[in-house]
Amino acid sequence: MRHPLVMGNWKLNGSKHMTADLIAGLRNALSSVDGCDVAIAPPVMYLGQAHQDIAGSHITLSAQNVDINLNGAFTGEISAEMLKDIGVRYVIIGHSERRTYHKESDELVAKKFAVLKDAGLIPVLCIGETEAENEAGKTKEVCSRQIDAVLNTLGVEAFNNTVIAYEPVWAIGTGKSATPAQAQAVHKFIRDHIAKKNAAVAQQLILQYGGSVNDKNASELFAQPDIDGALVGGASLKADAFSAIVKAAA
Ligand code: G2H
Repeated sequence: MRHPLVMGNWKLNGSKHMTADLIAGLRNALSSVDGCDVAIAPPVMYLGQAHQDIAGSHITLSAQNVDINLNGAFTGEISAEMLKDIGVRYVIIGHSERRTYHKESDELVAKKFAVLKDAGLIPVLCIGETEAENEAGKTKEVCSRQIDAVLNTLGVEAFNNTVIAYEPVWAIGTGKSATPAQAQAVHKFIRDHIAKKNAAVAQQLILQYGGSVNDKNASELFAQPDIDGALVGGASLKADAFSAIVKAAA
């Protein structure tokens, strides 16, 4: 039985004040919630503060990015060991914003996946097609290519204790979420794709949906058999909306 995971991706939003306020609100709203893992991914510079503010709660920490290098002359980068040192459990990789704005390739994302596994951190591998790819009927082709970059280099066992977030690019921050049936169809395809190599690995894989998830559409999405929670952007910046999404998954 898979435990759903709802994760808030704050992206480039936050301040010391906002971090303290939002975490206090979440602790209050989620104190009695069981049955759903909860994580927040603040900007890297607030991870230390967030680690202190979540102490004693069920909330865990995620980072939004990692470098492939472990240390050395790589100005501006953050390593997996540093993230682990500060109390991070999950790391989002391959988000479409990084693939688009920072030109991250499938190969680079696969290297990040490997570095995280070596460090004992949990990769949250984001995949998903653009609107043009969707309209051209290439959703499955794009998703399998992005997964295969990891599968073919690390083997299917690398997906044990990891998360894949299916985020159709056309649904990100647009208010235009995939319908539950659309999302379920792709999630089933992803699980079957992994199952072709190893059914047990596919069964335990946490498959999040991401893209304009909010407190109105969450329940219907989570009712789908292959949707195990969500990666939430905009709605994760408000304690009431984010906790309602968590409660819908619990
Ligand atoms: C997709 C999602 C969070 P939003 O990027 O990763 O953002 O919920 O704002 O569409």
